Amino acid sequence: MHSESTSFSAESYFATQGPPPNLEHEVSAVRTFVAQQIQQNRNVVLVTSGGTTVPLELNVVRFLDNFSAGTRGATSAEYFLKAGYAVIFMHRQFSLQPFSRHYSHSTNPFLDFLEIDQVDSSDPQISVTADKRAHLLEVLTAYKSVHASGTLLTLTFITVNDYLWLLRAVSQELSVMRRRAMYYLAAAVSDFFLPRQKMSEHKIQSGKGSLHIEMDQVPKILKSMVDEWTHDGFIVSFKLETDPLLLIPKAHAALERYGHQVVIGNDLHRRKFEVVFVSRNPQLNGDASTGSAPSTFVDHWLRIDLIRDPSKEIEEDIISELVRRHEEWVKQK
Ligand code: 9Z3
Repeated sequence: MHSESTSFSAESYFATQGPPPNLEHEVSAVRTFVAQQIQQNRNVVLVTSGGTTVPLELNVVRFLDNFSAGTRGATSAEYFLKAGYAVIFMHRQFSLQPFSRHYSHSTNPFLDFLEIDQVDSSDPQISVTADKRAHLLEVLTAYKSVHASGTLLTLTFITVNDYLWLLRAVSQELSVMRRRAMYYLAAAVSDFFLPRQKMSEHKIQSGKGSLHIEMDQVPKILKSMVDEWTHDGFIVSFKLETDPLLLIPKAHAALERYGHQVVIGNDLHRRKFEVVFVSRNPQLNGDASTGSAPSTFVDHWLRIDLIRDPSKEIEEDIISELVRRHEEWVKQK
């Protein structure tokens, strides 16, 4: 599909597309949260998760959506918390969340492992099925401890407009942490949108034959994040492709274009057991006197064996690699 849509700069985007109504309130929650984490000497990571929508009407009945259940983001958030980070979890409304993701209504409905104990029929008690108890206890313990320590802040978006405004505001708040902040951009973000000025106010009526919609390009927000909003934060973006041949070239192109720290490439069908970390070759900053020219990028594949270990989550290894790289980044001041 070819598009000849207009390209918005980030600046013209924010000048013409209004903010979501609760932005001020969310920004003040982020400010308080960040101040608390600074006081407690914790690194903070912003995790974005889930897909953004593009509404087609102002009174929205129809919208386009981006694929993402939120598994990557929700799982990663848990491993960041485990590693001692405070997490701002910015996710699509109703997509998976840390901890509760283990008991998603579609894959593992929690009602299925509760039992009614009828010892005394006038006062029935509820208990957890024996074989589910150990796992639930583990998840519940981690969940309660995160709540008690105040290290998780959850924010919600639906549309790509909500996402962009929120991302800018949160990044700017988090930028006070400089190198100690990480940005982990796992949300699946729309590439095209319909500006307010072009939207129909009411439900688009059928009966006039086929529907033609011309969409504009969403601004390349990573560029603004790197150059203006984050002040030396450690930025990790994800690149999703369905054609395996495109993954590495597109990941290289993203790093070249935006100049951030890591692109994690994932193929839609292999994402649960294989990802590739793409970063700039550190040798390029040192002396290149070794003969043949070193390549610009380093591709580091990370794979897990789900047949041997079906309960292993690739996010565990992704996060441990990123924590190691972030530590180096913090030292490099
Ligand atoms: C990803 O690539 C995520 O890993 C997935 C996770 C969306 C595949 P699930 O939520 O899936 O576990 O079901 N996210 C980034 C997708 C994206 O929109 N990337 C942009 C692109 O590829 C760059 S920021 O152009």
